[in-house]
Amino acid sequence: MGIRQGYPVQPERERCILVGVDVTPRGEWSVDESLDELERLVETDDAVCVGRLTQRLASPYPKTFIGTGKIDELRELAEATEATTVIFDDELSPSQQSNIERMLGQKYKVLDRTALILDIFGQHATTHEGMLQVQMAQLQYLYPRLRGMWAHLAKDKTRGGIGSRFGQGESQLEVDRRLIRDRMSVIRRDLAKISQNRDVQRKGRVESQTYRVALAGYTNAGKSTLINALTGSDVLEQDLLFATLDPTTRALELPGGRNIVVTDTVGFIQKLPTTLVESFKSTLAEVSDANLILTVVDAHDEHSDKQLGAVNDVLEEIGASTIPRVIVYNKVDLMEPDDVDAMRERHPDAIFISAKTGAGIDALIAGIAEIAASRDVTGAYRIAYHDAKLVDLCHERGNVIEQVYDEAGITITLTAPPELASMLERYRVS
Ligand SMILES: Nc1nc2c(ncn2[C@@H]2O[C@H](COP(=O)(O)OP(=O)(O)OP(=O)(O)O)[C@@H](O)[C@H]2O)c(=O)[nH]1
Ligand SMILES: [Mg+2]
Repeated sequence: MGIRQGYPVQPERERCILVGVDVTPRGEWSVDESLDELERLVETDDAVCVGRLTQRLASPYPKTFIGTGKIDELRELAEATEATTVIFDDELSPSQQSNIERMLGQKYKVLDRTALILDIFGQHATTHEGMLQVQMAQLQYLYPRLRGMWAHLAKDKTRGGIGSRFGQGESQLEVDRRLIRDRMSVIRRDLAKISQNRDVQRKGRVESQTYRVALAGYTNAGKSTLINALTGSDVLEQDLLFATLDPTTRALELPGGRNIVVTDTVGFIQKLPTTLVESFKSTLAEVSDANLILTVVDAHDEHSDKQLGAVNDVLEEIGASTIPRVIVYNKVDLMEPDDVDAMRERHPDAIFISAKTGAGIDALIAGIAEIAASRDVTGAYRIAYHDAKLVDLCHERGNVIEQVYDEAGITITLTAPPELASMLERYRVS
């Protein structure tokens, strides 16, 4: 970054126009609410929003998504606001995207919500696995759209030179397609290797019978702040959409001494691109393999109900809908006490906390302990002295109530998770 007159030079920010269609019958999000969220995504990606355009339609047009008259309007708005980029709130098909670009005179970049989210993910990925997962999703998005990009170049006769003469023999489009396919298969192989490692770790946790809690929730709900509050760890928490991409797992000792693990992972959003869900399969498995999911909701957000709905949709999509779930309403410190009370009445089973101030965290931990213990089996087992390892396991995984020594061995009375109880079954005395 250069310095001019003592001030850091701001790189030219992309100027974006947001386009949404208001389809009837209405989904849950109004077009304005959805565009508000798109604007936050644009800001997260360090661009500015300079205009909005919406159209009420029974369903989008197959060729141009919005009506051709609307596209004229869009062109005028783009000229008037000196826009550089047009972003549609819904995923455009490759041909819609190139049709619109052409009709706007090839002067503006035409993107959609998916491309924007993929771009943000690309900037926030920090681990090797995270970067590969994002690259995979980006290439999958790009692949069917290459034709449009090359049509664009071919039209630009002024450019000439290298590239403009391509097309004899294998066309550049074919070359690029092949390069992308090759790159995708390399990434796929690398990801398979990494996900094997992750699976081994996860299997280790499953086999060790450690109780696993996953935090799931809308982006910016406060999942990372909560894992920090629960486990004293140091995950990056930021007022940013998709601040976290890579999962973090931390140990937590419950009152009574049982050790469990808690995992924080990527946030969800409405209209989450399916290519991302697909590419982040191994990351999301941390959620779909958990014993308990805490759905973290920003209680203070006016759209909290809809956000919870979107989260439930993704949980269903990743096959996690049968896992026991507790709704955790966060950020109550930002609300009036009366509003919190009203919300408590509407959601009697939920837990209300502030991950930031720590309010309600002890109650949450007690709630987790109670749910973890609800599967427990109470029994007495006589274990021979030479089986000391099993005795250790009882103390690690269960809650020992009584321990009596005699010549035959140790008689332990305890409540144990079902996995441990079945290991102990043959020693059972009552
Ligand atoms: N006032 C208040 N702010 C909170 C609370 N919990 C989290 N925040 C803030 O909300 C913002 C988002 O928090 P994160 O923990 O990064 O949210 P996240 O769910 O991990 O978000 P992503 O990783 O982006 O999906 C941060 O600015 C936090 O400081 C809370 O209980 N009260
Ligand atoms: Mg986070």
